[in-house]
Amino acid sequence: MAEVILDRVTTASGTPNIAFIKYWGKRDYTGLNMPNNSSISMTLDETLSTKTSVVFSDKLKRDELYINGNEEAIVGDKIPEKSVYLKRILDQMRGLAKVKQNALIVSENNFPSSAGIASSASGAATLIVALSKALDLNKSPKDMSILARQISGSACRSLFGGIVKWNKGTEEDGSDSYSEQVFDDTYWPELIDIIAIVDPSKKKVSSSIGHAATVKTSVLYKARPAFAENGVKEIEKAIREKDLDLLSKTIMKDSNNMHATMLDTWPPIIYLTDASRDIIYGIHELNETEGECVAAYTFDAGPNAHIITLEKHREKVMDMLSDMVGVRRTIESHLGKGPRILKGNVSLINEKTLAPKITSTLS
Ligand code: 2P0
Repeated sequence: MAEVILDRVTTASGTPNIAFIKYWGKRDYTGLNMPNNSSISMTLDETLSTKTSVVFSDKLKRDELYINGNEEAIVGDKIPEKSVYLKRILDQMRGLAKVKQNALIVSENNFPSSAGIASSASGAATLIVALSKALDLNKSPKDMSILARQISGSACRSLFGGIVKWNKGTEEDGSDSYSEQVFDDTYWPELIDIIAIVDPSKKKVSSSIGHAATVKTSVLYKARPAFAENGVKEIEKAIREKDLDLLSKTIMKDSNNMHATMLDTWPPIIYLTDASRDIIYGIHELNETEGECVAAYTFDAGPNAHIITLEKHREKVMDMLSDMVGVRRTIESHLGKGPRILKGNVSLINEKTLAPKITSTLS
């Protein structure tokens, strides 16, 4: 029997992940976020992190969610799809714990949302860890991965540190579509992600709409699931053997393949900009000069580049980026350890008044 302590705040932290082989395209439209192909990613370290506090209490009149200091509606007709899914999972977990009280959820990123880095993965993963602890559900990382997936697909990979594989699964209910750690965060300490911010604005086409449109209209997409499935095996081999050349080639080809299916979507979806293209050419020039691939670019549903390389090649990559007018700033991350429960005086909720603490200075 779950032992939920009402009015006691639980706080967790978690981080985003960057996919080396991407998730793009779902095999369901019911909000289970079951993918057409497996994917594999690097969990980032706490240079970029989300902190989430939750409390259940009789004193709360309704469920409340605050993200980066702003209240987000989670009930009603005109709320975003992800909020509908979030409420559904909150209700499901509350039901499992036999708790009736409303929840206050307060979440903040330590990076500005205007940095243009997908925060939904770290947000959803951290929320599940905080809820699971607060409701004393004792969920395994695998079960939490399945829950996080249903808020945002890519979030299921942020439940683990290191290099993480999301097995696509085949069951209708998604019970075998979850992530697992393939290598821990200490396996390749020299591996880094240099994020080059070229455009901090919000993406023009949401991932949820994009996934469906590409599956429906792209002819090229038909070849993608098998290509990506093979890519996952190549990435596992490259990391096991610490083969940067193979790793880089496989990462770049997968990013290009996904963005090709996006362009082939009707109407086309184009996330990359001139600045993204300059980085693509810059990395190929660098690799050409080096005589092998020493760095890889990869782009999510946006124009900002993630450059995967090793510490010993950092200066060469940074020199290349410093010549580009389109690059506004860079952020660097190593492999992260995954989400954790925070102890001590770290809560984002005032336990006496049950109000969010205003700490966010981010926009
Ligand atoms: C990924 N992306 O593997 C890929 C690469 C973007 C491009 O997962 O609808 O926000 O919530 O399941 O997870 C972004 O899609 O989509 C994504 P939903 P999500 O990281």
